Amino acid sequence: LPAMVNNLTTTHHLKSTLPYNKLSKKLKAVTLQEAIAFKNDDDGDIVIPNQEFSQQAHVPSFEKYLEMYKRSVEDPAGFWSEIASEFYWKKKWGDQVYSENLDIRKGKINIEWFKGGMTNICYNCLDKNIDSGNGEKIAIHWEGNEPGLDGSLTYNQLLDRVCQLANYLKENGVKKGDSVIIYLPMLMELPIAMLACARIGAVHSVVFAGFSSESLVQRIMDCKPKIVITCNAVRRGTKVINLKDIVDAALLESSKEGTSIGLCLTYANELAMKKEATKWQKERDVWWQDVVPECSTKCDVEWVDAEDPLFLLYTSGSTGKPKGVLHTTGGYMVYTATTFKYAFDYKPSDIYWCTADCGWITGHSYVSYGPLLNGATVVVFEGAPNYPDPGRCWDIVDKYKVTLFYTAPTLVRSLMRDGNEARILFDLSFFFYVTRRSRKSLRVLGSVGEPINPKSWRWFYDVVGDSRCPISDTWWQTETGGFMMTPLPGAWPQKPGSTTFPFFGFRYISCLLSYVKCPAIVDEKGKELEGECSGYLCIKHSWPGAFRTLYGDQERYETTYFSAFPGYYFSGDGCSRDKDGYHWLTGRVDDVINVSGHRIGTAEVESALVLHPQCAEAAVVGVEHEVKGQCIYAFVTPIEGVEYSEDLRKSLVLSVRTHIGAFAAPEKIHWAPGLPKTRSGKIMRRILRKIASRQLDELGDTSTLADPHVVDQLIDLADK
Ligand code: 6R9
Repeated sequence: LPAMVNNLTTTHHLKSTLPYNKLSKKLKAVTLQEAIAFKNDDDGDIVIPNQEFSQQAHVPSFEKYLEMYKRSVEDPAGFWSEIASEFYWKKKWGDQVYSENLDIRKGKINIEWFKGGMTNICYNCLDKNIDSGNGEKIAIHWEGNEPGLDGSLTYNQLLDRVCQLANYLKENGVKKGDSVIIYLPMLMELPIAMLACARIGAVHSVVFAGFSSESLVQRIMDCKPKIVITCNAVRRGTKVINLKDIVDAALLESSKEGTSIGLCLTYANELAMKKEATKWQKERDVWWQDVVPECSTKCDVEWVDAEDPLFLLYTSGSTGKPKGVLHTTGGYMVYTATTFKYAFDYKPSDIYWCTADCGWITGHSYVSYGPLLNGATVVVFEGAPNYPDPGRCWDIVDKYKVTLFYTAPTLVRSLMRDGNEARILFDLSFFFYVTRRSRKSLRVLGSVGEPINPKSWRWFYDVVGDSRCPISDTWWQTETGGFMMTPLPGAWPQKPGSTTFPFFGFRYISCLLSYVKCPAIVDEKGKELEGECSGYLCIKHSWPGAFRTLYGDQERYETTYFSAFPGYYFSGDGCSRDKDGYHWLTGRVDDVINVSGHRIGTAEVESALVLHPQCAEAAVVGVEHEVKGQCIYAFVTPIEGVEYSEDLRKSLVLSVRTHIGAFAAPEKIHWAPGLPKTRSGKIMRRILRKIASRQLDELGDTSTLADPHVVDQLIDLADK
């Protein structure tokens, strides 16, 4: 904890304290006159919802939100079971809607929702929407890497494809509860594979196709899949990535370590690589196109208990080993569908595009399950957002008439930078790449993955959304399954950079509603803070979308998330609340770095570096980066007798690329003859962070170091 305290920064200057009874009055300011009064009264940037938008929104006002929020926290069982009843259940859950223990002092951590209920999420995504007359509606618009290359599937067609694959998996011995690793890029086959697993009760584990073969081995060894689904290669921008080679290497390595995979189902992505050019192992590899289309398009659903596992998704933590976050079926289904509907104000006429990859949680909950459960039309994009030029996103928005656009701050920042460059280069029109397209269809924008700073928020709002579209800045995590804090578009004024208020059922805000005694911004001793404050973001009660355990490691689950502040789930994030009750996420306070919205553990990168034969020791910190948000900054101590060279730097970076993946490559290697350590040998990361960000006059107390001299050495080597 002391390390976390050092890392916790308050980025927002909080001024006078406003009595909280005034709060709801301010939040109701949706008419123009009220807005002006509100603006004048406030000392920061504020955006008032457009009245027309509010009138048509699912939640048209802050009052309505409060009414629903109040119900959701006072009667969670009633609130959520009413929503759950809108889904198809083969058998309804028992008398108890949920049971929970989030207090480690009271025994095993346990969360269950709708236990005893029998359902199937694939059935609810597809069959149910088809039964209600949406069979001919487009489920997926697929946009390839190359402009002009596209395809689409209606709900009927998607169901056929899913059933064929589900039948193939069944024929090959995949049963309920078995795990399946999916290592695919953003082809339609990726959501198809997820849904096919769900249909037969198999547990999918999607591995982001940017992970290296070693990372894949780690995941294979942990979840021991019956089969691996992949494709031969993918094009991203101008690059061709040979995925099959990566999988081959991983399967070879895992069989050496005792886990042999007998079947590798490979989709032939011939636009990226010809079948003939793909390395092949006859007894193990099968082309998807040779077998799946032969299977029947009818596949009975495997009804599963609401608490049966749906998927595993590995994420980074503060130790080297990735954590297998386990989500179950019923609660996750209800939660992703509901959060999607409200946070984007989803209507059946919307066309929705989320730029995330299905390899991350955002792609699970908000490319696949959440939108499909709502019967939405989803755009799935294979390529890179700046290929062939930085206007690609807006071309896609216009092509499909996208109404809801959900992306990450890192993309906003990079497009903002390119927009600025274009303006200088061509001097044609303001933000050329953006304004060359109409974007008229856009209704709601969304942001996820890291805090969005007010400047990028403004650009996203004013330029991309033409000052017309509310931005849902959604705070959540792999572990939470779905949104925990987000503006509801049209319901209340927005402050650029604030995630505003909690979603229904997120029980904790005493300052906003005096009757809810579950506050959860806590200080370092775990004391709950009220009103204007800054501390650690914790959650006191369960919600349907919560993860249930870390696969095969209940103990790690309990110690990582529930022991820092007994009685709470600790998110790992810092958060402050301003005088109006708005929440501002301040970033991770643990050893997790957020690079372009990707979570990377410092320990993982450190172990990848020390695997290099010439590296004796490494310490990794995150530093601010203009586009990526944070980047990886590594201090490396070489073994005796090794001198710094450009070749060595390159091969250290390569070591990280091979052991984890290219997205985790350090931006900077800082040569370190020694590392600042306490007398007990603990590396003082606080000092390293200051050196890395060149805040040299803020190094603080270095007297407790075993050898204070190393700090001067590091400063001398800073720009070498
Ligand atoms: C969904 C996702 C989770 C971490 C989380 C936090 C950061 C996500 C954010 C945000 C500020 C937001 N984060 N959304 N920080 N504002 N709107 O990204 O899951 O990959 O597990 O990362 O991302 O630090 O703890 P995941």
